[in-house]
Amino acid sequence: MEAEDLKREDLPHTGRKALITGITGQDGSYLTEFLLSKGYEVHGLIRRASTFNTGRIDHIYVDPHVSDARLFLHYGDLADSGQLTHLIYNIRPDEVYHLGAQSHVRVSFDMPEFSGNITGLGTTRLLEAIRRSGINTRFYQASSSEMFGASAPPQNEKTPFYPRSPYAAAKVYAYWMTVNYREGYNMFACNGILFNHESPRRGETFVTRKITRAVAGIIAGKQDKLYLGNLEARRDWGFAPEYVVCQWLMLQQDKPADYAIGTGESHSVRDFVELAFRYAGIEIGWEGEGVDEKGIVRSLSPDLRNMTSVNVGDVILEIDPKYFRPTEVEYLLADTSKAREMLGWEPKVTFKELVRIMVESDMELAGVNLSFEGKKVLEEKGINWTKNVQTVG
Ligand code: NAP
Ligand code: G4F
Repeated sequence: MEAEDLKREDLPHTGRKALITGITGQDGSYLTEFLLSKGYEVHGLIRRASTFNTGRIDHIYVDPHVSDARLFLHYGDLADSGQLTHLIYNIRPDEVYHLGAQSHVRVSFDMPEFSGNITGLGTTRLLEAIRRSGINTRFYQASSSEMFGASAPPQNEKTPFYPRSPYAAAKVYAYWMTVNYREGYNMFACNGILFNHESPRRGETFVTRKITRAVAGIIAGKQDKLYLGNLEARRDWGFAPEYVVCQWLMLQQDKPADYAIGTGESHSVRDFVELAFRYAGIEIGWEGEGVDEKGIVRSLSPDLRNMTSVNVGDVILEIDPKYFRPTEVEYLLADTSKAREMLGWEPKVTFKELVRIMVESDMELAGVNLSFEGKKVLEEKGINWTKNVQTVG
């Protein structure tokens, strides 16, 4: 959404205030656009950094001195309960969306204590800040399908948790703290158990974005190869802008509850790789096994031949065991019957469309010309590429 649009007088001003932790992340940026389009005043928690970390929300930021500004950023950290309490008490938000976390599963094995502190205890700090401030607010906890871990698919709200990483264990703790504050203090607190959701704004080290950036980089001659870990893991991948609508919907219900959100379709990392290269005009084939397996260019589309120095027979993908996890989540697949029935929510963007959208976006960023069919898909489905989720939901 452009800043100009936010100032349009015809936008409804609900007078409602939201506080978002993790506003600078993938979901936080889409949720901010969505809430602003609904007329909310949005407050976001940002971390102090020596470089700018607001790249995903710069396009919607309006100088707070502007009289009709409705987006306000505040320094803080999920490790700092004093500042969280100060912000909650003074902003007095109607809704709190707690999206902030150390959200990378692989990194959580390297930093288990830090991940527990931020991803787990961060939720408790926020819940306590709300309780101690005595304000009446609705609370959304960004729970994760990673909590299901080794539990067999399909997974839903009743599936037992079996966390397989420090990140997932921290999220299970945060999940139960949210339930505990709902039951113990009558707080309107919901867990959104979201399966993987991706977008052109996805962090560059998550597997989908790593793949789509590599596709573009290899074609543009900026990267030789893509190194990956486990190609067989299966995920239920959806489109992030659609998922933030669910986060909001959960807080608009009469009663607080927990919901699993996904597409009901699961694909392997290998499927994602093959499709991503295919959209860009490269047919990838496989040779070797295990850590020696390689992805090799089998053919190039006629269009691409004039645009790249990649040749048939080139090795463009290898396995690097450093990306394996000590314990892996092999198979995630959402059963979203409850969300469909209670929230009336259904995803519109398919797996194939998601891959296309992400490949095209990274090709555009790398300066490679494509047909940009993905943008057309979003226009057709009412999800505008740049103005984003304004018309969804
Ligand atoms: P993301 O892009 O990694 O964003 C994480 C956000 O948390 C960033 O704004 C980050 O700030 C902030 N943050 C990290 N540590 C913090 C700290 N110590 N204090 C304050 N803020 C901190 O994650 P996402 O994909 O948008 O996901 C949003 C939430 O949903 C996360 O809690 C994630 O675990 C959960 N989730 C995500 C998915 C998914 O597939 N995306 C699925 C299920 C659940 P910086 O920008 O400064 O780093
Ligand atoms: O993209 P990923 O890192 O996402 P993961 O671990 O599923 O976690 C994401 O989704 C969760 C929801 O289920 C969120 F809660 C969490 O915050 C995060 O957003 O990895 C996906 C799969 C894994 O099985 C991983 O082993 O891809 C596999 N993979 C294979 N090679 C790789 C790589 N993952 C990464 N990041 N990098 C690789 O090179």
